[in-house]
Amino acid sequence: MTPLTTLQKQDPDIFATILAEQNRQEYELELIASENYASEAVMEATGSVLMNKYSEGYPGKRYYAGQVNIDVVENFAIARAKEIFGAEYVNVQPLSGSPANLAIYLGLLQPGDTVLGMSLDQGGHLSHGHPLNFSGLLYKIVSYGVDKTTEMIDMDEVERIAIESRPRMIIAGFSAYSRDLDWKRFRDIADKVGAYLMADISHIAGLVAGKVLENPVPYCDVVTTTTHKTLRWPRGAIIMSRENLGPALARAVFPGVQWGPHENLIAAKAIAFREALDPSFAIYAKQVVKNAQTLAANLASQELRVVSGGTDNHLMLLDVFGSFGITGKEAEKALEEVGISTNKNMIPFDPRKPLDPSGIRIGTPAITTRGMGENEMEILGNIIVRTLKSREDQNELEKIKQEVKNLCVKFPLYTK
Ligand code: DSN
Repeated sequence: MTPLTTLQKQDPDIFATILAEQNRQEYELELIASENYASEAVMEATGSVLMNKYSEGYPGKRYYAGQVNIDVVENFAIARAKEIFGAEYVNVQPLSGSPANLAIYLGLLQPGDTVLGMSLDQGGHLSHGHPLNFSGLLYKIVSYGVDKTTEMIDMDEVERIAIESRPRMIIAGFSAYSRDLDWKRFRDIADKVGAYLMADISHIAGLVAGKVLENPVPYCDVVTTTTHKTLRWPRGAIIMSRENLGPALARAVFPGVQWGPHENLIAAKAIAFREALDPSFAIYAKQVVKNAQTLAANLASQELRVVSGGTDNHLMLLDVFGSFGITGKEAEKALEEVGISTNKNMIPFDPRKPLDPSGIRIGTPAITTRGMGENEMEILGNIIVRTLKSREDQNELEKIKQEVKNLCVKFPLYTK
């Protein structure tokens, strides 16, 4: 990894903190489903001179001079993203997932229009209509969730709600749902009620790029994704759409939502897109899902209930309260003590509150990037359950912490 020698001399405080974080990432396990590790090339581009440039507008049509290299970078990013996802129009400028989604609302809808999305407490996302988010504040939100028995989306129910509410846009996408989505059925429902179909594939985009999950681009009017989750690219987002929606979405991103794009991150996206086009990325994506399924089966065999009974993607929700009488907050804390990061999470129909819910969410993208496979998932499953069961036994937690560290040392991250 590039040594931060100038920083070390200039600002030892920040240098020491970055080094501490580097060590934390190296010697602890990252199970937060939305996190991953970018490559060193991606990080080098992120810290490059491209960050100095203002480049409002789009390639060939900018407001400031000096764009000769910036245009090349942005065109590379657009072309590579089109190659991965087969999209007609791509905008690589969104700074993150919520601004990307905001641009969709702004570009395609009028304030007050009805939008149908998955509710946050059943697996959706704030920007899909939460009352405290711009989406819930400016638009009329109708929600779908999961079936109480199967804990999976019931497409007949989605259709019923869509027919009843006649939304202008339907959002298919989630931040805490472990099952595959039926893109074709979503398309049929959208057509039936005359709605735009938007997919937010922030969580699964890497699995789509790696061809493990079906690509929603052909079914949707518009698709957004962050770039740093299963894709393991730099932080940011992209928008993809049909060609005819491109001009409206381009105006919505700039000048609608954002001003100067971060071209250093766009270069990093371009580099990462190339990484995703390499055949090794498909092998990675496949392993992410195999690992998640192995881990889910292991946990279930130890009486830790996996919501919906398993996973088709990279993540799973664990009902720690229902299984072991531990709240999500307690589980998150116990696991953090042994060097495993997870996040507390509501489970569907959760009787508890968001800040101390019944569940935790875990995922395998980051540990798979380290090179871990099914054998390690069996070890990890046992570590997780032992930690939860012995969360009040400091000696046992210390012992487990060392086991976690040993596992990390066997699968080096940036110290290779
Ligand atoms: N923070 C992201 C996640 O964890 O899913 C969503 O924005």
